[in-house]
Amino acid sequence: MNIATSKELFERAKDYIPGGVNSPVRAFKAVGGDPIFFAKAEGAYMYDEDGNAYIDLINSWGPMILGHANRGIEEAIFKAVIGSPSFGAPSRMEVELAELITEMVPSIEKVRMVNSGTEATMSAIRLARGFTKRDKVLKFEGCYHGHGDSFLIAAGSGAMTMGTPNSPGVTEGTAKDTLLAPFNDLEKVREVVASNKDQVAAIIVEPVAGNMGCVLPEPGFLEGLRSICDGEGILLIFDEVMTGFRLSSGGAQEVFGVRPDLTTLGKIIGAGMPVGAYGGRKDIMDFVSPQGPVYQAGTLSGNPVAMAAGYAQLSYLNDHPEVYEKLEKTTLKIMDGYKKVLKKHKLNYTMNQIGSMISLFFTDQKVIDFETAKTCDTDLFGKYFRYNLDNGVYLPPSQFETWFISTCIGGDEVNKIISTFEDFLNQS
Ligand code: KE4
Repeated sequence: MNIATSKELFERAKDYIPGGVNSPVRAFKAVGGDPIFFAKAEGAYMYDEDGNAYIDLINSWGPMILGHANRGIEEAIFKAVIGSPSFGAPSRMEVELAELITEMVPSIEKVRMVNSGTEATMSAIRLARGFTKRDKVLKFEGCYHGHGDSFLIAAGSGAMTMGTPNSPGVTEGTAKDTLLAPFNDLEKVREVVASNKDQVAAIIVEPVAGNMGCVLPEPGFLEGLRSICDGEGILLIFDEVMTGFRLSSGGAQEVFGVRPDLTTLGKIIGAGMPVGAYGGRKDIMDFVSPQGPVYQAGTLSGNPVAMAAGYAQLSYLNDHPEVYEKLEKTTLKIMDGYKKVLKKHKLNYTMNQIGSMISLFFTDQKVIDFETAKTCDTDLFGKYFRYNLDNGVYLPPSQFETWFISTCIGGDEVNKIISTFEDFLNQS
């Protein structure tokens, strides 16, 4: 493939932007080669600066669940931007979107809009600390909750990919208030909570971990966290930045029937525009300024254009719940196709899937947490990633990321994804 323009842009970008990218995982560091620069996208495809087409299995890391250039969302954005892109004052769409989110996610009685998933999780733990008057937060190894200092300890996603799960720049003072446990290990959670009696403000968890690759909760894990929190006066925070409106119109909490005290959201609620949100029990949310004492603010929070985009996408998902069945069917076809190829090649690589989240792990171990995810052959993943890229399939550039399926991925794309896997194994 001719990717000369991407190469030229990357050389320029490296002079002005750290690593030439505005988010580390995009730099292809873990998979080798230089990042592709994209010019436009439509449906299931993205097109780079040299006009090459790629089936997109990242979908902007989740937001483009309805595929790229969805006409309804584009019209909503065009209409909103004419009025003025920002008022810095309350506007109608903030109320409409807040109302819709509280309708779609029953545990969310009140919600505050912010500009990213990171802002949402940072604000949620500050709120939990203010509400409970406790300092410590428990997170799970390999889970990623954005780049807030408290979370860059044993963090997944780009931090894991870059080999910096514990980032320099996070002070001892901050790190001491972040407690860790392996994902899916309730015994360890009980132990850690017991040795920090009455000091833990919140347990924050990705109800389905997407940042070690897709890792599902073992049966009873989420319910166990709920009962530990109930017993210890700890707030349970579901970080649904990725799973929110992805796994169902009510997120993972609706799929698993476990009600958190607070939920963080992002990605799909902005439909590609920068939006995050946190919400939950009214008595807790009323602790947020100006209603309560916990301060949190943002110049562009509730931005009218972003609200219009998010409202268009969420109202479509709310009115068309059949979308989730379609997404799961497509994802299962991909998984079945991979399993047939693996069987033919007598390989036992692990695949995890739920709804339209799926991961192929280059390990034969069951992947249930950070340690088992780390048994993957990341070099082999890198080779697989680059083979796909050369053949017009765009996977997330890291073994430790979930693939995201959109409603625009159909039979032709599924066949191409599977045949590319088979060709890769045949040429290996
Ligand atoms: P943002 O600040 O990137 O909007 O959201 C942070 C975040 C919080 N919680 C969860 C569960 C997340 O998955 C994320 C961000 N996800 C990564 C992809 N694994 C963002 C991609 C990137 O860092 O470029």
